[in-house]
Amino acid sequence: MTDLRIAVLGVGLMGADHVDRITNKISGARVAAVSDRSPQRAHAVAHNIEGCQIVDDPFDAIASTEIDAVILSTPGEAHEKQVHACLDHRKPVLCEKPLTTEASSALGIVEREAGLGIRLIQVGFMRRFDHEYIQLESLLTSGQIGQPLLAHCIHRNRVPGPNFTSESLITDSLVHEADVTRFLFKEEITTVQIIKPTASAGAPPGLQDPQIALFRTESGRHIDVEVFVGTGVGYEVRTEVVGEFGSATVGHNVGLIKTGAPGTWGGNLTPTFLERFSQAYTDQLQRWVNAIRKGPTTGDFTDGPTAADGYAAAAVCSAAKQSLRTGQPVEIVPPTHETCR
Ligand code: ISE
Repeated sequence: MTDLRIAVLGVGLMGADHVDRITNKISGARVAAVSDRSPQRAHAVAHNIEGCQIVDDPFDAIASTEIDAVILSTPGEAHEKQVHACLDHRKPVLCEKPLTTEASSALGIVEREAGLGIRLIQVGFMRRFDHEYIQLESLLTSGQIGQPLLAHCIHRNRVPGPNFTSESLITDSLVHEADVTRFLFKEEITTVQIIKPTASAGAPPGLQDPQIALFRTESGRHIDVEVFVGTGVGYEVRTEVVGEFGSATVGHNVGLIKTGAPGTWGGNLTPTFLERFSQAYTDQLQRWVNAIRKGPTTGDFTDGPTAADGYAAAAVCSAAKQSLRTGQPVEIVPPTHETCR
């Protein structure tokens, strides 16, 4: 079988990393096209990849008969139209989070895909491929620490992403915590509240950083999340689940706990998510490519988080953005479409 021809749309930090992984770390696929609003960036990524075209208009790449599958690492605001175009052309798509920036548009996508009767959309919630999160999920399922009751989550970046707004902390960062909560606890989040502590003096003017999010789930479990995207220190993602008979944590370096000098925290911190979740990104891509190859016989071109998972997380984020404005807890409208369950 010849290699799958993939178009990577958006080749900033994440997209360029996908291109590198497809070219150098996984098998069965090659990057056949890239597109980016910066021609220089597209050129820098594509120029030494054999047979890789630079396409100005991402919709041309999606429509091309020379492209078998698409990765969207464009900004979240661009996803809705681009995912619909992938569905129009029946192209499997790995869409980076968020699926879309609002619940209503994400639901539209779920319904549209369901109408096609095949599964084409996978959402890039890579933590589901991380061995620590997989171990934590298994531990909870085994019942060894009893019923999980609470989770405390930390999500820190060294610097905010480009053009980050207060809402981006929710749609780009908190969105992972919404997905991980659903992955670990196997139930929906029903209420979210955003608390706004004193903003860091290091934050760009107007950026509410850090933020605290409080989730409540269907059965009444409590999850608190600190999102702080401009610590100046490094990438820190930790989840501690407290059960009836014990607790378990992922993302902790052992030993001395001291934060301060850039890049250190007891042990070593990775500078960004790319190093911390490196293996997870590789596994996510390889399994996605393998699933696409089997897709014509199974009708399922995915192996990982679905459009419905993307919708559920988007619903939490839409409610969280409302709470960011009002400071009040906001209820999340439960998914009504049967394909979201
Ligand atoms: C970034 O866009 C990501 O997707 C990372 O996984 C996340 O941890 C980070 O906060 C975002 O800025």
